[in-house]
Amino acid sequence: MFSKILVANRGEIAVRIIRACQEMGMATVAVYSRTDEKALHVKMADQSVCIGEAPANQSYLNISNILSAAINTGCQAIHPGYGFLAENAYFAEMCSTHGIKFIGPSPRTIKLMGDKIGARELVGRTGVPLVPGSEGDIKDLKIAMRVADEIQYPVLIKASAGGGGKGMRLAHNRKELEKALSAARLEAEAAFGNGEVYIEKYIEEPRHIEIQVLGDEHGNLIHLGERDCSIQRRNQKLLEESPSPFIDDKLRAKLGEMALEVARAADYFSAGTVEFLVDKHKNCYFIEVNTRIQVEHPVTEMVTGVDIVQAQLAIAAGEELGLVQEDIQPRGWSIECRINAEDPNFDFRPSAGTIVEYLPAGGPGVRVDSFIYSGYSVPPYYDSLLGKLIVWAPDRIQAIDRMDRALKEHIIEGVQTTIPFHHKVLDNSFFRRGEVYTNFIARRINMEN
Ligand code: MV4
Repeated sequence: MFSKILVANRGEIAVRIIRACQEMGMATVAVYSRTDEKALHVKMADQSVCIGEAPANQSYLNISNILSAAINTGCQAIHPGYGFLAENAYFAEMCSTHGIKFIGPSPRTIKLMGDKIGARELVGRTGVPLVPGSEGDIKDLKIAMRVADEIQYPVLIKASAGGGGKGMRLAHNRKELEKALSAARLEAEAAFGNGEVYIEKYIEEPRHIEIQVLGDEHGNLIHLGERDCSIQRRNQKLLEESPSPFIDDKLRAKLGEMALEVARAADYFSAGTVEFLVDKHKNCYFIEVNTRIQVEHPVTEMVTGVDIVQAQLAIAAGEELGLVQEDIQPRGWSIECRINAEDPNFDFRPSAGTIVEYLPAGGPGVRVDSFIYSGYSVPPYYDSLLGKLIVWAPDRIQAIDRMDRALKEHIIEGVQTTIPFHHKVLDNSFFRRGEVYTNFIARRINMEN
């Protein structure tokens, strides 16, 4: 096992990774930007290194500063968390060049899955169903029109270098297609330096179902069941649960097999997520693979009992998984609410400031993954996630009631948060019946009353 790990991240996920290292007896090195000197991950780590100015491209995205920090402190491995450099194949490659283990899949797998057109090609060859759509880059309007006529409108244009819905454009007819195509290309070029786009049929009212997979470097590969992430706003997830109220044992087994098929085709090791859309007829379509630990991983940990971050660390150290598929027997229900420093009454606008009071929820079945404390100032430079409230209960209704209770207990003063929004979702009768899909927030949640 490693003796010292560098955590190349900040916020709640840096804290989460440090906790895993501590439980496994590994020393930790935090990195931080000048604005994060007083951040909790810095206080918790055994050592810390300042890697630059507040803007992420000068610190948390600065590959040479991070690698220097790892080398100078004698770290054998780097955990990238999520966001920042987590899905940067070049960074993973550079780690290996400098004799440092990147905690995640191989650079080749990261690169392959980061190119969504390439991922579609690879998955298409396995026989796992894709959303009907284009093959390769859509080079011009003529090709786009031919594909759209074939699969029929409405269609979605997606960026090959995107993912998570970034740069998606909807078109209902030929006229809209022309505008959507140029807008998507421009946006993709500006955001990712890669204007390649592809077309998918627009699936109406789908569920976003993702399967957690875990593989080692010896060919062992298992899945940890699904997460339902259908409650999203502008492609930002707000609430996730496991299992999904929409998935029965038979569909779960089918999705699990499909996810493993995809992972095998990608030579996957470490933790990863295979995302699917599931329509109202329970048709399942592969959409993408995420090659990182995800924000919502705790709901899977709560129902399976597997510590996914500890598993990543052990796998990176070359250990065998030590688990077979039959060992995974999900128990009960888990829900996660993302607590963002945003004001849901004002279109979820960011609400930076100082936390004047923080009294986290507790009690049976409650887990808080967070990094704030009373007196902490939330910097305006990074994403607005303050933490996550996660509950476990024997069944879904008890989990919902427990989350409602925990949210009431969870006091954050000084900034506006998404807590009032979560109360509205949890008290909504459609949500309680498990009826959640793409337009749930727009159709069922009104923050005005
Ligand atoms: C889609 C879709 C409909 N049709 N793709 C992709 C990334 C994820 N963040 C949302 N994505 C979607 N991709 C096709 N072909 C609808 C969504 C979508 C969505 C899906 C399920 C639940 C909530 C959603 C919210 C917004 C968009």
